[in-house]
Formats: sequence, C-alpha cells, structure tokens
Amino acid sequence: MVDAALHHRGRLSEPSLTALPASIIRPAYAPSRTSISIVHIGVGAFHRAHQAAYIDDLLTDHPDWAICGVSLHSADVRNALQPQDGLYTLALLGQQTQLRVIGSIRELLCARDEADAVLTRLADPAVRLVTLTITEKGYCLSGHDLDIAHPDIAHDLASPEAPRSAIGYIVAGLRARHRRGITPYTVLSCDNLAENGHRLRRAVLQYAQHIDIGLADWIEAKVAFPCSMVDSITPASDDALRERVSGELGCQDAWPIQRETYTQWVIEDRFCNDRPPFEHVGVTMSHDIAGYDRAKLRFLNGAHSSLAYLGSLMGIETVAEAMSEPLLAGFVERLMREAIASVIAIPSNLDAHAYINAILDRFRNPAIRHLLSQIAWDGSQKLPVRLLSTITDALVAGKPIDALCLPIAAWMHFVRRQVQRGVVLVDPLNDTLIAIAHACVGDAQADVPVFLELHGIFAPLHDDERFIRALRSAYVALGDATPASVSRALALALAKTV
Ligand code: CS2
Repeated sequence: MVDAALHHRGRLSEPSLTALPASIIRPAYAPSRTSISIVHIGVGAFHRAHQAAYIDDLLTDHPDWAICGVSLHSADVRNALQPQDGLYTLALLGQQTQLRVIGSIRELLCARDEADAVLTRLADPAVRLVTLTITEKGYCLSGHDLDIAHPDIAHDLASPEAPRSAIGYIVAGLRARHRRGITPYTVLSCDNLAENGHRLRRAVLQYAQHIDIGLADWIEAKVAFPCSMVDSITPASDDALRERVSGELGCQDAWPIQRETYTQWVIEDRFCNDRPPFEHVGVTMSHDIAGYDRAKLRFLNGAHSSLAYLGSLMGIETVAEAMSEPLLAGFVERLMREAIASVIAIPSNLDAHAYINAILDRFRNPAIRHLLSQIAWDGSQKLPVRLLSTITDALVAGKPIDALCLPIAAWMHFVRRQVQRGVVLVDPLNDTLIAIAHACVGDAQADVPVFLELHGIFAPLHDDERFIRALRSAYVALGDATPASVSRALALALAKTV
C-alpha cells in the first residue's frame, strides 16, 4: 500500500510537473497544448510502456499526435489516470532505474459507460490512426477466421450501433466516416500476433460483410491495416513499484508501470491517412515486417512460454530465477539456437546468433521481476503463434520436434495441475480447459488426445502422427510434473542432440 503520508503531498498532475525532482524525466512539451489524432483501444500496461512512450517523444515536435486511450470494459485505468491529467510514471529498469513521466495519453474513456464519446472520437476527422493492444483473445478469432459465435461478436452483429468488441467499435467508427464522407483511419494492430494486420483486416471485413456489404467493399478498398512488431518486456505493476515511484516523485501516482530499457517497434509503412513521423522517434518503418515478427514471436516469446510452463512446474517464480537454473536455461538456449533457428526464415540483416544472445541477456536482467505466472496466461492463444508454428515448419522440413514438444507437454501438465489444485487459470478457454483437466488421468495415452481435440489450437497438427508421437513422449518424459521429474526430462533433452 502507498504510504498514507504521500496522499497529503498530492497527486501527480500537470501543475505538479514543475515540482518533481530533477532526476525525473518529464514531457518536454505542455500536455494540455497537444491535440488528439490517435485513438488507442486497450490502455493496458504494454501500451502505456511502449507506444505511449514513443508518442511522448514525438509530441515535443509534433503536438498534434496525442492519444485518446479507450478501455473496452474496465474503468480502472480511466479512474486512476483521469485525476492525474492522464499522466503516469514509467520506470525503466536497467542498471539504474530511471523514472519518466509520460504525457501522451490526453483523454481516457471507458467504452462500457462512455460509448457515445468513443464513437464520436472515432468519427472525428482529426483522428487519423486507430491502434490496438487488446491481446490475442481480443481479436475473437477461431483459427484464421472471425468467431461469429463469440458472445461479443454475436452481440455486436445484432446491434452494430452499440458495440462491445474492438472489431465492433472499429467498424462502427468506419461506418460513420463512410456515411459522412470522411477519410478512413488506418487501423494498426500492436499486438503480439503473427501477421497481426492481416488477421485484423480479415476479421474486420468478415464482420462488416455481415452488417453492410457496401461498407465492407469500401473498407476493403480504402482502409489500411499495416502489420507491426512490438517488443519490450513489461512486468505487471506491483506495490513495490507504486511505493518506490510515489516516494521518488514526492506525490502519488495511482498506476505507474515498468519495463526494461530495451524497446523495439517495427511498422509496415502502409497507411491510408496521415501518419505520425514515427521514424523520428526510433520506430523502424519497413515494407516487409513478417521476418521481424517471426523472429520475435518464435525466439523471444517461444522461449518465454517454455520458461513459463516448465519453470512453473519446477516451482520457479520469475524469468531471471529460471535463467539461473542451469538445466532450464540450457534447455531454452538450445531450443532457440537449434530447434527454432534451424527452421526459421528471418530478415537477411538479422543475425540470429546475436538476436538470441540479446534475448538471453534480457531474460537474465536482475532488475526485472517478471513473473512466470503472468507469461503463463492465455496459453491457448499464445502457443499456436509461439511454438506450434515452428513445429509445423519443422515437420515440413523433416527436422526433429522432440525439444519443441516439451514446452507444449509442460503446458498440458500445467493446466492439469493448476485445475486439480483448484488454482484459477487465466485463459479465454478456461471452461473447456477445466473440463479437459478433470478428464486427465496423468497418462499420456489418455490425456494427450483430449487436449488435441482443441482444434482451434492444434489444427492442422492434431492428427499428424509424428507430432502425436513426439508429444506423448514429451508428456511421459515430464513424469508426474514435479520439480524432480521436470529436471530429469530437461537433463535428458540436453543429453540428446536437439
Ligand atoms: C510475454 C510477453 O507475457 C508474455 O506472454 O512473453 O509479454 C513479452 O514479455 C513481450 O512480448 C516482450 O516484448
């Protein structure tokens, strides 16, 4: 809890900026003199640590690119940041922690109770860009298609003027612009999904086709959905951070956030309306970002999810702790250097060896307490893009997949163990996973096929004999998923040539 005495020293706000200690970096512009051109949907920690920091740099010379941050369901961020004039602190965790106040989010809306204000912003001709960080599940996809049976999508299709989903809002905004003859905005996904722009475009078009075919044709012809790759490790905020920040600021910040100093953003240069001069603030603009995307998702996120499930079964709490376990760190390094590197196609200017070295260093960062339990969330959405995609390519190339199947089997054991222990799973397929876990008996022959029934995750691998065999062996190798049996499985995997 924040020290009660701090409340008397006030809240972070625009007037309080000048009184902050000199060590705190603050906006080099007057936040109230900026204007909004970006609507961002999903004002979570990642957006506030990543995109909002780039835009904060940009506003110094280009004050008309400020952000309106929209949360679809929860009012928590709005309620925390509105009394602070949208300001909040970003802690940059390096050898020395640097605190920086970000001023780029100028308006905060909660769509659940301010739908009209959100729709008005989306229809505003000054808004030229809509960005999103709604996580994998926010796209409401089943495989590559929009899941029209998803409750939010079904709701929005029935009443498109009063949407709930991000897709529903994007299309409602475009519909208003289409009717009024206003140039559409570019829709830029900033989520950790392979080919995020293509997936979003497909989902938006499929949705629009259900409500208005003329609108769907207009969107298809006129609206750009660039792909992007985003990268920065952003552990969830905790009380230690809140106390430290308020102490150093000398005033209260209700919701500071933290990230590593490393950050990367690559955007496909395809916009249908004006765009910010992103390249002025360190963003890489490219015409082909698929290779960057693949490298990030398969190396970094693939390794992260592997650490999350194997490490959790070993009773380890954080990424840095996992990296100090020789068997686990050794396994994950081998996984990247051999199993993943041998099948991945990456940009010619990207040195895979150096890229992996940098990832290992980032994972070892002692200043970061990144919980494995946070990374373990939403496994059903993350595993296909992070690990199963590599397995698919390895099978096509006739390469070994044994090591790649170990983290998948670890996820299955993790799900089974959490449910059987009564621990809440954070996953949109929660209900299905609970039913599966209850059906598990701890035997590979019985358990693995039940998981493989999840075709949304496993298709087209679910009936591939080589995959099933390797997955069963991995499941058996992990034994009863205790720290000792997982260590044995890792030692065995390391003893083999991957
Ligand atoms: C992590 C990512 O929580 C997770 O699943 O793997 O959030 C990861 O930290 C970021 O993608 C790094 O850019």
